[in-house]
Amino acid sequence: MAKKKVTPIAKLNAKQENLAPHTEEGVDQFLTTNQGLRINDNQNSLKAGERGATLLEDFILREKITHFDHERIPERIVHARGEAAHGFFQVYESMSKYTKAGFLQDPGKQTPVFVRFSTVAGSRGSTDLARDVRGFAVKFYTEEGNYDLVGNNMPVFFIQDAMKFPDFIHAVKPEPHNEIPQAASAHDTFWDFVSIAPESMHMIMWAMSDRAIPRSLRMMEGFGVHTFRFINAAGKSSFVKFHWKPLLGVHSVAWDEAQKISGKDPDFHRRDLWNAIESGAYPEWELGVQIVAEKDEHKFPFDLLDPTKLIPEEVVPVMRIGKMVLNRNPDNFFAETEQVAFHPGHIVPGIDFTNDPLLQGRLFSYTDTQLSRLGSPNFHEIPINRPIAPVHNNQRDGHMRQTINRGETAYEPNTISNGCPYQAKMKEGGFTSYEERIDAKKIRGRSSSFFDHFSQATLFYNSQSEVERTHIVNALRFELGKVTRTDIRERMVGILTQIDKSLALRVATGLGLPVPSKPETPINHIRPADGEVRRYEPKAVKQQVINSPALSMSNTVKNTVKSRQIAFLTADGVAGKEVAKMKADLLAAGAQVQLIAPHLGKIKTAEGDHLEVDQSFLGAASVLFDAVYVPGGKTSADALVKEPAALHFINEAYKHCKAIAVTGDGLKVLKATYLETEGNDPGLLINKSSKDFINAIAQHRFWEREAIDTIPA
Ligand code: HDD
Repeated sequence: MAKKKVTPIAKLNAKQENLAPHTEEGVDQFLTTNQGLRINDNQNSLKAGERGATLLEDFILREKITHFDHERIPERIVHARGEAAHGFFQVYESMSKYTKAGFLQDPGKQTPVFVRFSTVAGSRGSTDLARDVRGFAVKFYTEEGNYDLVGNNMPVFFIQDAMKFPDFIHAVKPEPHNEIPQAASAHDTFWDFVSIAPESMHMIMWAMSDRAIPRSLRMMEGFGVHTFRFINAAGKSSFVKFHWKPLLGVHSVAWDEAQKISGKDPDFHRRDLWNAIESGAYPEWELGVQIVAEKDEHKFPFDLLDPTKLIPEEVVPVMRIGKMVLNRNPDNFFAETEQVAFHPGHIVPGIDFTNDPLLQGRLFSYTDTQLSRLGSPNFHEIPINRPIAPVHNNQRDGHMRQTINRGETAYEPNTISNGCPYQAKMKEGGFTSYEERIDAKKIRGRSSSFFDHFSQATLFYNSQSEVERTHIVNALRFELGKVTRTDIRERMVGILTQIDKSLALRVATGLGLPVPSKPETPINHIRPADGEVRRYEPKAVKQQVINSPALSMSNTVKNTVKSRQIAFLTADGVAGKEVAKMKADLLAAGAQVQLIAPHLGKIKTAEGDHLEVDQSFLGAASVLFDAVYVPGGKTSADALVKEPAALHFINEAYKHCKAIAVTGDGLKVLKATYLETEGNDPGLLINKSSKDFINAIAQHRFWEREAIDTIPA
């Protein structure tokens, strides 16, 4: 498909214009009460005498305190911690062959979007770097109404049926007796649940992989997870899986690094997204679709309705059909990011659901949760949630109603108002549900086509590079190491043997456990329902591919350093020319540079100029950067050799496999660290060109170093 260049627009898009009347700014204005009364004294309450009691009459104090007392709303039960941005989506070519969705027809049209990223398990104030799934929720403000693609950064889910969602979430959230641990799955209840829910094993592989600790929200994929339907103008339906492909590639941090970032800057992802947009490095993703003809529904060794399965890209290629650009930060976190309400049930003509039992449950849950979270069925009137398409119906009243509906009638059909507002025909954009034939008994049960719980977990593990596998092993050792009950650990080791025996053995070794010759059958822990035969026993089905390179992050895009953060370690006497050249070349390649020095303010270069310091060693940390450069300059190098924080900075950056460059006397500093300077490390550049350094940074990490790790950082 031809890729067209889309350039961000500076003017407000349709949604931003729609938000504009709701914005407020106090510049050059008087301070007022909520009733518009100008306030003369905002420092003191009204009292009976200077030293007397405060008077009940003080309506200004009462209004202020009352509003403050009610400032908080319930946080989301899941995905509480999040950050969002505005932008637009533009399709490359009309998708009319597959769907009549208006926003997927015209390559000349930009559809406004608001995208919220999130972690799942933690509270609103929890760290960004938790090992967790990331939410990736996109609201398209289309001319046919809002379309929400409420996905995650992993293409599958832990459970197959919405019936299990509250149980699963209760298991992963902090334990109910002591509210520990925050934003972490490394505890007994989570692993107890998954150790007897084999359907979760594919997603467990993803969650234990580095996908769960992204370098940036801008560097992760997004997935619609479920199979949806596209419907074209002729009424023909195809199945579709949605993907978001980041143009910067898919990159992660190291687990040790993630834990340190959580202390140094718990807002790391939030800040990174905000700064990237403020600096004009707009995050971009291509929307990808995997399309399956209706007649091919049963051609896969898994059920398309099963949300614990993906369609390997090597079996059905991902067609990249358009681009999304995030180019504006919200004006107000609460009004926009917190109050935005997503719902997989917000669809437009041309898109429809399938019977995926997880999706079906979600279709209930999202409106329901907004009622308690946002407090009223009028949450669609909150500015960020308002569609740009006109809204006319007979829904009325309720808490905080904003719309002033005129006219005598609030019912349809009617004669008094000439039948208005009236139903829309399909050709007028009226939505009709896809007419799917259903002829079945009503049962509470699960299809046997959902019972292959391990084959795709194995496929994922097989598809990982050696380094990625080691990271999965270490993640499992870490997580299960935090589990206090040995029987849960043992059960997990047993269940891992079903995925890969060597994986189970490596995890077991770390836990000091034997690998059971015959793993316990998890199903033994579920009391069968009345009349139920044991139907949940996992069964393996041969997959179409045994390896899917698309699943490995090691095969991702590695051709850009755009928006990467590079630390320059400097002190008085630094070689100013070297700094200037390296900085200019890095900036030209799109990277960002910060000067770190023993003190804030300015440092003097060897040439006698002054350079502004961005951070002192006290505030800076290697884990907040992608690469390190130590320029020459004798006095500077001598000072850094005596600066333990500088040496630690380099050791730690090396341990986390980052590119490190030194020029001139910078080598002296390197020699004072634990690093091996004589070796053949492609990520360690001694007196090499800025071009070489840029190429090394673009590789993201030199993970091979982990195998020979001798750095005690
Ligand atoms: Fe969900 C929020 C994604 C299964 C019930 N979900 C929520 C958000 C994302 C997802 C990204 C945050 C939206 C935002 O930023 O405001 N959820 C998923 C994905 C799922 C999934 C990709 C599986 C494929 N969710 C799921 C199930 C249920 C829910 C099975 C319930 C039956 N999800 C909710 C919720 C939330 C939510 C309780 C909490 C806050 C909200 O909806 O607005 O309704």
